Amino acid sequence: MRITQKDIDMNTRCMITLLILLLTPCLSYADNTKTPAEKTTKEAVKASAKKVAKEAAKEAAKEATKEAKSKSPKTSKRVYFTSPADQATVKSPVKLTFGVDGMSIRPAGQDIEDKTSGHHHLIIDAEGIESGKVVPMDKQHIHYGKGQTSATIELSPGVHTLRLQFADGAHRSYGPEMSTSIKVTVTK
Ligand SMILES: [Cu+2]
Repeated sequence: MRITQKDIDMNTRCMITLLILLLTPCLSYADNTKTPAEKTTKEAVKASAKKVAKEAAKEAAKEATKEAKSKSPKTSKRVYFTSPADQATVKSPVKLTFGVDGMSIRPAGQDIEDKTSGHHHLIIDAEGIESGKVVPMDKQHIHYGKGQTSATIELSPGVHTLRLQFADGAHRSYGPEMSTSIKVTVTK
């Protein structure tokens, strides 16, 4: 029997096919089983990516809180009358009640350097006091230096402007930011 070139070709093809069949499971096995080192590296990369994402989220949250904090004090600091209401018609003597937000009430003279506390002043028919200036003490400027949050005052009939002015322990005004005014009409 003569071996032709065609037979050799067939044989080679068979051999190659067999080889491929034999090698395929080996190759896929090699692909599936990563060495522990490879696994650790992949996991480390995953873990560090997670960490970076977590830290970025933390930073963003921090920034948001900072912004909120820097905005809130300005809007929450204020004084106000809880009564009477603005434009109210009242009879003398008039009972007044005062409120304050963002600062605490402390009797005058206790801690004159503390800029987070103070006491109320009622200003009748006059302007507020510029920041840092001492609130005068007269008929139109009444100090509530004991830390009072209410008062009863006599008012003549007619329209009056009642102004609250918050000031520190040495009676130095906190300025227009800590001042408010209402108008009342006093009837006989
Ligand atoms: Cu005072």
